[in-house]
Amino acid sequence: MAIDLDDYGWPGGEIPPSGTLGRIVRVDRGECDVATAAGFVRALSDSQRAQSEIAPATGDWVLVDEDPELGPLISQVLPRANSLSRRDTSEAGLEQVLVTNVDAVLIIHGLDRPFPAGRLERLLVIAWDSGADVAVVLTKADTRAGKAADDVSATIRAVAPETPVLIVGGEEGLDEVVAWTGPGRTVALLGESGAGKSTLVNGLLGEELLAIGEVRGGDAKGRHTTVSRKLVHLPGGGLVIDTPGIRAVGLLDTEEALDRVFGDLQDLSAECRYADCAHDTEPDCAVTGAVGDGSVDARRVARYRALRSELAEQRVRDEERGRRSRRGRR
Ligand SMILES: Nc1nc2c(ncn2[C@@H]2O[C@H](COP(=O)(O)OP(=O)(O)OP(=O)(O)O)[C@@H](O)[C@H]2O)c(=O)[nH]1
Ligand SMILES: [Mg+2]
Ligand SMILES: [Zn+2]
Repeated sequence: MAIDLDDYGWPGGEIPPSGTLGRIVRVDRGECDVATAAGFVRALSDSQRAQSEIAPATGDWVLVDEDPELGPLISQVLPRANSLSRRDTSEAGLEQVLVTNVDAVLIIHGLDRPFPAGRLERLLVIAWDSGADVAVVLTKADTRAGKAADDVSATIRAVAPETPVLIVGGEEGLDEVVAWTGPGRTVALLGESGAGKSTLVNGLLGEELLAIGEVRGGDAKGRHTTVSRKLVHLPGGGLVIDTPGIRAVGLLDTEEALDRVFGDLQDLSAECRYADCAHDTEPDCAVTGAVGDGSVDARRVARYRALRSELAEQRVRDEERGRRSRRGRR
């Protein structure tokens, strides 16, 4: 089955002369499904031969070569327009690229569970860090939990007033999400297990393509039904990437995105007496002052300080690890 790569978001431009151009629609265990002009190809990622090169991720534009022994092989990952990454919490310190070449990131949250502001802030930091447009989608508005929509929307407005909030419940509200998609545009879904990401993709597709999980009674947590990141082409044009639920949202050293989430506090910091003010017990601290006069929420400042010190500790650990591995190599 022939595929028009423009439908898969090919931005155009120079195609390196060797190999077959394609876009990775799924990665699992060293193998990738690649959409090419001639149809879908299952290719090995060439991690042995090209160790210095980047590991292919869902959303990547790649070149596939035919290896006489191994069959289709990904020989090159083309430069990425952007990527959505988090810090891998198991392999401490490593950047884990979730998906690449995305135009928008939708943070998906189910109204059947609380949405702590701290979690939203972390998700916003990694979503904004990709450079893509970002919105929050609240699901399950059609259930009794839908009553929470106003409260959760208020939390989002308090944390990030300019972030669009879309509300869906079953079929209801899907149009708004469709408006975020469009021919050649890639939209990635991000959120915890059971939030309703795969359900949303099926809703956009108008068919039950993806497996949907059950949510355990009691704690409303999902069971990690989706296990790989999968890019699907929508009938109305556009692409959406379903991802497995993420629990821990490890931050990379993303000062810029952090500043965006806490831009007001960052601006206030400029008026503190000390340039390196930790907004704790320092005299003439503009942030503490703003908390005192009620213009800034103390809990928000506490989360800001916690994230900053987490990043500072990570930086120390990274340097330590760097020193150790340099010593090891000698
Ligand atoms: N009533 C209702 N149920 C929903 C809605 N969205 C999701 N659900 C239910 O929530 C449960 C989890 O949905 P999934 O789509 O599997 O969640 P997920 O985010 O893909 O989860 P993982 O794949 O584990 O990351 C399923 O039982 C869905 O039927 C919704 O808008 N309304
Ligand atoms: Mg899923
Ligand atoms: Zn201060």
